[in-house]
Amino acid sequence: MKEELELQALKEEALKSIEDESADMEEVRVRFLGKKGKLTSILRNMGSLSPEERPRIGQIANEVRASIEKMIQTRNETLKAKAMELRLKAEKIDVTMPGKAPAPGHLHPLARVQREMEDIFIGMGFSIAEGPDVELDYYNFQALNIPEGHPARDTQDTFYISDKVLLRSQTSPVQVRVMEKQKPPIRIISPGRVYRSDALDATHSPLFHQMEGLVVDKGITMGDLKGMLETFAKRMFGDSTRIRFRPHHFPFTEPSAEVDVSCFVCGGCGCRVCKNEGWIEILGAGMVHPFVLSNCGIDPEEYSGFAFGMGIERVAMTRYGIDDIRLFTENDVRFLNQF
Ligand code: 2NM
Repeated sequence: MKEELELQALKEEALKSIEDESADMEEVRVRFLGKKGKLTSILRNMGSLSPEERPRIGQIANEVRASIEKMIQTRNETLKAKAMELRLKAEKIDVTMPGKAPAPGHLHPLARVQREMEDIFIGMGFSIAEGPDVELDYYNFQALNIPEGHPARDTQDTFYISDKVLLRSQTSPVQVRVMEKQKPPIRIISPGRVYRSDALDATHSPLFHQMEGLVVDKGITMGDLKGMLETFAKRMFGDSTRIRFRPHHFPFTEPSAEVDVSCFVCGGCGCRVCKNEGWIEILGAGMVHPFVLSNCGIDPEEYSGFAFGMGIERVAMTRYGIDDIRLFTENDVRFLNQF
């Protein structure tokens, strides 16, 4: 039968095309099974067949169609699997390769020391108080018993913005503002920037950071100040640290003292860090002057208080053995990475 042979030949031709490595399966499908394809044109001639032959040839034609469809489908699946295999190979990730370490950075050494100091004082019941960097002469000097003509007021030492406005030279004005507003008991620290008209060198900077503290309540004594500072020194510099008070003068405290900590490197025997002194000066302190209390509306007959102040740079330099204050602001990563 001519049609039967034609169909058989068609099937074999299709098989060859499908097996061809470079063949496009969609093109093959259209060529053999499409509306203008070879199978369709054979079927078109079915009209010339006898009625007995028609169903048989029709059935063969359907079988050929089904088997070509099946072959195309199988081939498509093989191609897809192969493509996937290639992709997996190309996009393979070696999970055993060492990763790229991210460089997340870290706190600046000054910020770190400031936070450590804050944590110690918060642990002793202090709150953090803040105030403006640009201050009134009244809060920075007058209220603190620093009269006109005092050397600290000199334009050599202070950045004036106008007669009455200046960059704060200490954070004590923050404490004056708190005392004005808040009834005792008061227990605050005031960390922040302060400004002094100093030339920049290894130990001086026109901008540095201070942390001052203030406690006001009934019956506060120098003993409370000593005990509190000793606890701070031990937590900051190590448990074997001792402190020493030397008489001093500040206009805003009476009596006043400078406070040293025993050298945490040599323990007090003398070394390079303490310059053979055995002690390192770390802060100033004293009992808040009665004039300061009354300037802030607190009755010095009823209340007493102590105050202290220290430079954060100084604490950080002592703690880490840094010998030049300029390193804090030079942004040299070789310095910063050491912390
Ligand atoms: C220091 C040393 C001694 C101080 C005094 C006050 C205030 F406001 F209560 F009067 N605040 N801070 C003080 C006392 C600061 O810095 C070396």
